[in-house]
Order: sequence, then C-alpha cells, then structure tokens
Amino acid sequence: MKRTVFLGLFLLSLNALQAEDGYRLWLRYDLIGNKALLQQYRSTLTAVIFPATTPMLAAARQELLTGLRGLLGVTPRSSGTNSTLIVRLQDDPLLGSEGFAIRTTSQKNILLTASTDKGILYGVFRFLRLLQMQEPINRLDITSTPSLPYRILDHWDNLNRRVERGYAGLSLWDWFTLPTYKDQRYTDYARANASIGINGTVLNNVNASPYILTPDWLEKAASLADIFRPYGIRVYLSVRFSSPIDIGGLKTADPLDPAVREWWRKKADEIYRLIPDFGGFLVKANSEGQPGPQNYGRTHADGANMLAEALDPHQGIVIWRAFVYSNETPEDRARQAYTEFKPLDGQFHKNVLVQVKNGPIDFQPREPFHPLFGAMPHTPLLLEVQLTQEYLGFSSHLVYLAPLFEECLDADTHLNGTVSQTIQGIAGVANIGNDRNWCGHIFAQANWYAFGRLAWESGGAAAPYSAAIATEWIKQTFTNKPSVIDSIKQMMMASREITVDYMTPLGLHHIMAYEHHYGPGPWLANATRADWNPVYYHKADTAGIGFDRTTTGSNALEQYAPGARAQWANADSCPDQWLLWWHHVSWNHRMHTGRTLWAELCRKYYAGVDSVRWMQRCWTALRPAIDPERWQQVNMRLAIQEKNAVEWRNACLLYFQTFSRQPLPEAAERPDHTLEYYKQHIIYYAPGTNQ
Ligand code: BDP
Repeated sequence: MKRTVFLGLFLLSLNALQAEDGYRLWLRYDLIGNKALLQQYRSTLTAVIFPATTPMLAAARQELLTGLRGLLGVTPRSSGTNSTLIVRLQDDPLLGSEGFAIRTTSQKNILLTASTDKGILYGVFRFLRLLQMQEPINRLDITSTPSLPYRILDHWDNLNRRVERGYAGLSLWDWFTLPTYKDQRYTDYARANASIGINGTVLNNVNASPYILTPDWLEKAASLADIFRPYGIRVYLSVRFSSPIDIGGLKTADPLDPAVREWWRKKADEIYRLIPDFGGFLVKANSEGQPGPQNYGRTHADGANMLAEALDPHQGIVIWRAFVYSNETPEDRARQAYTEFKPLDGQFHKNVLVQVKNGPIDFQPREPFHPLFGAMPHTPLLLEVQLTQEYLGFSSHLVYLAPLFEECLDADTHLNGTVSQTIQGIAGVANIGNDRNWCGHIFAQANWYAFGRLAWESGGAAAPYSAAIATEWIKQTFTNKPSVIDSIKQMMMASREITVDYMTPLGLHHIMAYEHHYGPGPWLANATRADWNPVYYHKADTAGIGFDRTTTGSNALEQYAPGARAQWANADSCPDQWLLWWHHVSWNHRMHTGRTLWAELCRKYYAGVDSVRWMQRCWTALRPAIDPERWQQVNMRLAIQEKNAVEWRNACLLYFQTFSRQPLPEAAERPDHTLEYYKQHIIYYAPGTNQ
C-alpha cells in the first residue's frame, strides 16, 4: 500500500517537472522519439571535441552538451577519432565576425568552424536546431552568415516594471533586486536570443526615464550586460534627451551648448567603464511629447550628432527614431516623418542609424512600406517592427507576424531594391514579459522566433521565409509529426490575413479604441489630438470611405518613387488590400472581385470571424497531438479571439452602415447588439497602458 502511494507521488512529481507550460520555448531538447533516427544520431555523434577557453565558448559548449544529452539521452565522450563533432576556431574571412560552417569531413567527423567565438556560438545553436528538426546529419555542408549586422530587441520596459504595450506580465528585469540578484531567466532569455541570432537588446522604454542614466541604474544595466555578454548580446539604453537637465543639474539640453556636450561625453565614458561593449543609445525625440533638439531650434541631426560624438571614441552608435508626427502640423500624419527626415540625409554622423517603422503610421495590421526606405541613401537605416501586438489583439489573438514582416522586407522601393536591401538591421519591439511562457500567448513565441530568423536571413532567394520559419518553430516547439505541422502551419500562415479581415480590411487603419488600441472604435472623434481619432483615418461619409492620399488629397503618394506610386495611384487598379489607405471611394465602387465596396467590406468582416472559427476547429482537431497544458492555453485564447472578432465585425459594420445606408448580407449572422451598445463598451485597465 505504502509503495503504491510512494509510486503515485513519484509519478506526480515527475509530471510536475515535465509540465508543458511553455517556459522552454523552442529550446526543448527532449529525447528524440524516432528510435531509428535516435540510433543513427547516436552513432554519428559518439564524441565531442570542443576546447572552450573563453566565457562565450564555455556557454556554447555547455549549451551543446545540454542539448545533446537531452536529445540523444547520452553524454558524448570528449575524445575520439571518428563519429566526432569537432568544434574549432579557424580563420575564414568569408564567415565574417558572426558566421559559421558545419561540414561532414572525409573521416566521417562533423566539423563546426568559425572565425570568432560568436560564430561558434551561433553554429552550435544551428547544429542543435538540425537535431531538433530531425534533419539528416551525415552529409552536412552548411555555411551561414547574417544578412544584417544589427538584430536588436527593443524593450519598452519602464523602470517600475510596467511594460508599455506589454501583454505578458511585468518587465523581465527585476530592477529592484538588480544588480545582486541574477535571475536564471536572464540567462534563459539570452540563450533564446542567441539561438536565433539576436545580438542586441535595448533594456528600457523609448519614452525613457532619465534615471536610467544614474549610477545606480547603470550598475543594474551592467549586471544584465555581464549575463548577456557570453551570448553575444550587447546592451543598449533608451535615453531622454533632456537628461542633462533632469539629472545633470544643467539649465539646458541644447545640443550645441558646450556644457551639454561635455555632460554627454562624461556620461558615455562612465557607461563604458561599467559596460565596455555597450551598444549605444536609442532616442525618441520630439515625438509624442518627448523632448528633443527642436525644443532649442536645432534639427534631429544636431541632436543625434552630439550623442554620436560622445559615443564615437567607444565605438558606440546612436539609433535615432524617425517616428515623429505632430498634430499642430496640418500635414497628413503619414507624410510627416519623410518631410522631416528626407532633407537631413547625409547630415548625420557616421555612427548614427535612423530607425524607421515598417509603415508610415504605426504598426497597423497592414500598411504600405515607409517612404523613407530607399530615400536616404547616405544614412544607414534600421527597420523597426513590433512583435508585441499593440494593434493586433495583444497576446490574446493568435497572429503569426512573419508574413507582415516579409511583406515589408520584400517590398520594392523602386529606388534601391527591396526594403531589406536598404537597411542595416532590424529592431523588434519585444513581446516578452515575466509570464511563465514569456509572451502571454504560446503562438506569440513564434513572433519572437521569426523576428530573429528573418533578421539573420532576410532577403535573397534562399531566405527561409514565413512558412519555412513556421515549420522550424513548430518542429522545435511542438512536434515533428508532418500532419500536425501542416495543420498548425496553415493556421499560422492564415492568421495575419484573418486579423486584417476582422479588424481593418481593404486598407482601413487605426480604427481601434483609444489609448489601449484593443477592440474597435471607428466612431471615436474626441481625442486631444485629431490624428489620434479613428475618424481621421477612415473618413467615412455618405459619399464613401477612405483616406485620399493621391494628388487630389494629401498626396502622400508623391513621397514614393514613380514605380511604387504606380501600383496605388489609380483607384481602379489599386489592389483591394490597399484601396482605402490611398483612396476615398464610393460605397458602390466596383472592386476587383466584381462586388461593390460595401458588399466586399461586409464579406471581409464576415470572413474574418468565420476564419477564426476555422482556427478553433483546427485546434480542436489537434487536441490529441498537443500536450494538455499548452493545448488548453491556446484554446482559451482562441475563444477570446473569436469573441473579439465578432465584436469587431458587428461594431464596424453597424457603424459604417450609418453612412453606406445599405443592408448587411442576407442570411448572415445578425449582430447581437446595437451600435449604441458597442459604443458604450469601454474597456478599463487594459494592459500595456499607464492607466
Ligand atoms: C505607439 C505606441 C506608443 C509608443 C509609440 C512609439 O502607442 O506607446 O510610445 O508608438 O513607438 O505605437 O514611440
């Protein structure tokens, strides 16, 4: 009897240990279930020779051994003459400072080489990925170098641990117990990033507190930098332009004032004493109320160059954001960043990079690429994308973002090639918090994963675009079973377009509720600034709907090269998915499908909801193939998504119907509430805002 109880307890605790709560992300390293393959792997990998003389190599070696032990269930020997994985530093200019090669040799060994420790680190993770994906390893010939040098996560984490636009709990950084308490999660965060090639992290919110630059906080940042360093991740900080006044006791932050320049120089020296490989500063200036050089009648270039000079002796960079717009200017918000930055091309110091959001408004479910890409040939640019789903249903909605990123990266600027060819790197606004599963939604982990993978291999025919990246992620996160992979992949690949359909179809944008941006609010018209009002963006009236950005309207179109312009300029030939971004058209406008605009709008909103239900059915069918804990997590979030999609559809169609004055499609599900009900449905205390 006693024995049975003991056995029961033992099994229970084993279960608890193996709980599938999502913590392990895509680095699971579970024993390979396919017996034949496991045997093959074991006989191909009897030994590992890996001299590790630096902290980075030691971290790489430890990862490799942990991975192999988990996947193969045995510990390889540390010496051997064949069937051995040999890891070796070996100068090869073709591999650069981050690339690696993995080859099978004529003696049937596997040779992993790189010119640098970092290359070895990335090579180790690549090798482990091969095993996790159950790829053959007996004839390897892989060479890999990153397409872009800067692959950075931007955390919008406040120093009080609230995360602006964060939907996965509090900030991962427990600032209060830093620098002494070093949570294991910091290391696991670094491992996850290194596994996908992310090489930089901005620790704090772009709406920056000046205190980040005080000695106490710098010490905390330095302790994180120490943990991340062996994983090839440099730390950057967001800085507030007025810091010399806020914490430095100066009367001005004028970038041309000698005392201000001196203050920044000294601050940079102080930072580099603590963090010798500090990456640099990220700056949001003269945007949404943040201070900046324009407060002193200076330009963005004046401000950026002052900081650049302070960082230059230490090889640091300034990342200056082009996300600027002002409601005092009558100009269409979509035009303003180009208007301000284009004339500054060529005026920035060489260690300044200008960071441009993927589209000209703000991380919408769909936007055309930003007109600055390709338009600043003398200024290195970074692309900024948002992993946290501020305008895409937070961490409650399943939306795989890689197709959105890919749409932008592959867009032809008609100036200097595709967007991916005009940039030096990508910054992703992180979707990570202290939730046990890191991202809130298990599938939001795929957006973190895809971001890193795209930054490593963007552009070029061989790029592992969205679908291939989804396959990688599913195999490492869930299973190697082909039918299951296919089914999950279909859901992921369709999910972005589904979201566009139930939120902002046909080129609509920014019609979300105020401030938190969750749920519909197309009727809103009372914001403190006109350009925060949904009515500013859709311009619906009885004649039609859409924002005329052609020559008869704001002419934002003129900021693009003629080749790019041509695809959107004419309402009759403009692809349906962009129509209302560029044109104000009548409710009876004939779409490419042959339907009227009103009919097409209805069809899209209904299809969006139906497709969320389709995702629910797919997920239900997958139940036997997924562990109960993660299955349930996703299932419950899909239920939230369905409810929310219905709300989007009903609220938007009822509202737009007051202008179109046309009926909803016959036989379609009727809205279960009135427009008034949706207007009154205000969400209080939504996550991600400061209220
Ligand atoms: C907007 C967010 C806001 C950010 C801003 C930015 O609503 O919270 O501060 O972008 O990127 O999307 O600076």
